[in-house]
Amino acid sequence: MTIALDTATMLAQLTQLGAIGHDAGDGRTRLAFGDADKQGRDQLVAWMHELSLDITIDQIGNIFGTLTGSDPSLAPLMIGSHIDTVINAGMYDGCYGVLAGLAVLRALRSAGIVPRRSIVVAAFSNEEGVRYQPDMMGSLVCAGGIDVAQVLDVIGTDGTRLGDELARIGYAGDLTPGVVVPHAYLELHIEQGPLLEYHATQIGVVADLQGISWQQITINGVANHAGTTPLAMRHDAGWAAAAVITFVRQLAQESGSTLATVGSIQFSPNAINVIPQTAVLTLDMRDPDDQKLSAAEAHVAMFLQTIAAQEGVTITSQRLVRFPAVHFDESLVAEIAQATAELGLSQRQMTSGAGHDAQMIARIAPAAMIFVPSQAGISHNPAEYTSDADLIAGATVLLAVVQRLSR
Ligand code: HGY
Ligand code: MN
Ligand code: MN
Repeated sequence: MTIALDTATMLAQLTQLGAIGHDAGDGRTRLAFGDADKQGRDQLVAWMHELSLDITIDQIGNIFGTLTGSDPSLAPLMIGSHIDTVINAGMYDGCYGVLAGLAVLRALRSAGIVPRRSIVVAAFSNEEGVRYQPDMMGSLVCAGGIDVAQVLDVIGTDGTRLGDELARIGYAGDLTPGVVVPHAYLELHIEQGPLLEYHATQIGVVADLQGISWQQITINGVANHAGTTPLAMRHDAGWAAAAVITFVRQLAQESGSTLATVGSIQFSPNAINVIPQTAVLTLDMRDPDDQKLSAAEAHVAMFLQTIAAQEGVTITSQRLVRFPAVHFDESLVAEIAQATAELGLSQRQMTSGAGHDAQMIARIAPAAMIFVPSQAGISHNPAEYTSDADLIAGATVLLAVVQRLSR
């Protein structure tokens, strides 16, 4: 029986959700547990109600909308992603997977189909980890990777306590995280990179996801007068930070597979004529090979010691995140490849460069991902774009795999 996806509603909802948290830079910002995140959550819950889904919220604010199957004793099939964003974000990252999940349930509802196995659409909290680290937080708690009590006490980059914000927006649920262990987890997501477009391929069958290392590096030097202090007498935290940034780029270049990003840096006192007293920077490193990622971390640690001695500054590093590379479930990957082939869509097997909730749920259930192309490989940027045709193709694959798994 062919079931039709109401793609018009899915695309309209993507645009509507994309308008929530609109910011000055023509993107949207819905940082976890903030007011805009609440607005997005309220909108998603309203759409779940429209589909008469059974809605539950757990203690870290993960939202689950369930279409109950004919045999509730069976572990559910879970599809989903996240709806929180980075700063000045695009409108597809995460939201596409959640709203395509709703579209799949809408199609089953419209066809009057009650699957044997319940199907849950999940919107995991704080996948981006911009305001509160670590990222993929909600799914990590579900997977038992971090304790919910510990997470509720995390202090954000804005000094707020996570648990207070979660309660303030009204999403501190009762459900114990992780009680819903899925039979399988599927995540549809934009690629956020250039490969599918470059290879003119419609569907990415994601078999692996690379390792992630986040650390915060604090450099303490000596503030001094920019005009009177000879170079030899400087203990310049700003210069040391620049040396670190240059070093990690070189390290990545020489490795051939490691990626390194210093995405945020703060100087203090941050004045034009004062040699920086302190520099606080974050370092995001990734590699599909865990050993190479560990080697990169070790090289950085050694370099920090070298530059500290050379410049006469003190440097400390605090690990924020260390997630190993993930190999997704091979039979699920095969189902995605098979469904894609039957739909006559082009495909390529690939490794995810970005982190995703699937990498956490893979700890407790078979998981895999489906990618669609990102125009010019741009993401975490308002220019993030995927064509309607590609969005529809991805959702069609998701529906097909759900039907295969529901048999
Ligand atoms: O950092 C990541 O890869 C994801 O966007 N949270
Ligand atoms: Mn995402
Ligand atoms: Mn993201």
